[in-house]
Parts: sequence; structure tokens; C-alpha cells
Amino acid sequence: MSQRSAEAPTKALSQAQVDQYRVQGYLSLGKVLEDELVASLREEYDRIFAEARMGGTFRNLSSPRAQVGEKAEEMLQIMQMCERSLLFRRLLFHEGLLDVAEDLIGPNIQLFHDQALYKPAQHGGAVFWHQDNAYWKCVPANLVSCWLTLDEVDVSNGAMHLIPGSHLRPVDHPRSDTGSVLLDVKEQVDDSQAVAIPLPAGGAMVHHCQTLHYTPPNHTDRQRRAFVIHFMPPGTWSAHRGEYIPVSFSNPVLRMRL
Ligand SMILES: O=C(O)CCC(=O)C(=O)O
Repeated sequence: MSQRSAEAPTKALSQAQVDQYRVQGYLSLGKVLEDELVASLREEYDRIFAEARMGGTFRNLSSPRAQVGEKAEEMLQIMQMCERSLLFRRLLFHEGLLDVAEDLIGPNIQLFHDQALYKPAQHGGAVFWHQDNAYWKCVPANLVSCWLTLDEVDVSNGAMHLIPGSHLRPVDHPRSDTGSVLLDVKEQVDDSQAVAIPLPAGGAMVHHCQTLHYTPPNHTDRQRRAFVIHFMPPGTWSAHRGEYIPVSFSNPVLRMRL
């Protein structure tokens, strides 16, 4: 019986872009989502955050004591939007985004998790300097995060800042005694080396799970709604769970070429 030949992989990125990702640990993709889709995603995002506010089903990553004027600082997180919304679940399977992930981690792609990260206007909090894999402890450390913007994002409302080349060396992330749920390795970061990535609404950038990154507070009158998809190759080991992450509703295979 003849074997069916594997489909030719799609090349979404040029060799120069792949090289940039390999050397710098991140890559800006610019605008990737059409305005009509962005409008639907924003509506769904707002609906889910309004529901979460009523039910207390989001996490505020800012310190409970942090205030901006009269208001409590908020860096709001909802994990697994794909379990609350079909629209966000469908976004995980966006062919263009999977083509990019395929160019970076190969043709077999599983969801590690997704998350919405919302900085409300005026009192949006920071996400401190960190490497994602310091939280995740995945082996091999070869996950790629696709950070998508539903609003125009610049330095003043919470753009992504990264340290080029920092993915090549894992940094120790000791827990501080500030009471924050977030790790912060700012003492080990030369932030004069940081590169900020402004993006339009419907834009995206990808970064390696060891790239040091940070987002500043949002004290502007514009909200900053972001959504991140963390892609991994199937067979990734989670040191937290003590197992290879099995395929499940929460960790679906998004693309597979046999
Ligand atoms: O959206 C943010 O502000 C932070 C994002 C982040 O830290 C991440 O994608 O790992």
C-alpha cells in the first residue's frame, strides 16, 4: 500500500523572519486580523470580562494594594478564553497564525493555553519583567506565544517590551516578598536594551517562551485588550504536572501533519 505523501508545509515567514526569531527571540507580524473579526472579538471580550466582573471569575495580577488615584490598579487575566467562547476557540485554529507557528516549531501544534490580558483605561497595571517558562517549567523550552492586540497598542497604553536574545539563557526567577502574584526580574534586566513593539488593532507578535518581556501600566484614556495563544509541540513535558501534557479539550491539537 502506498503511503500518502505529507502535505507540503506552508511558509508564512521569510527565512529572514525565521532567523530574526531564532536570534532575537521575537518577531513582530504587524496586522494579521481583519477589522470585521477584530470587532467581533472585541464585543465577545467585553461580554466575557463583564460576566467575569460580576462572577469574580478573573484574576487581577496587580497587587491588591496598588492604587491609581482613586481606583485600584487592574491587570486582569482570564485563562482559557477558548473554554468560555466559541469565537476565541475558533481563533486558535486561525490558519495564518498556525502557519507562523508551524514555521517556528514544526507542523504538529498543540495548545498549551490561551489567556486574555486586559489593561483597562487609566488604571491598567504592569506585567513585570519575566520569562514565561519560569512560570511554566516546560521541557523542551520551545513554546511560542502569539500575542494579539484588539486595540491599537503603543508604549503609553501597554505595548510589549522585550530584550533581544534573552531567550538563549534562562534566568533565575526568585519569588519576592512584595505579595505580588507576578514574578519580577527587573534587577537582572538591562532595560536600556528593551525593544517596544507598537501594533495596530488586529496586530500580532510572536515570542519565545524564554524571551524576557514586560508591559508598562496603562494610564491613558484608551483600553488595551490583548489575547495570547501559547503554542507548543505535542510531547511537551510539564515539570509542574509531572507528565507530558495530554491532548484534551483544554489542550487540543490545533494542527497535525502525519
Ligand atoms: O499582555 C500583557 O500585558 C503581558 C503579556 C505577557 O506577559 C505574555 O504574553 O506572556
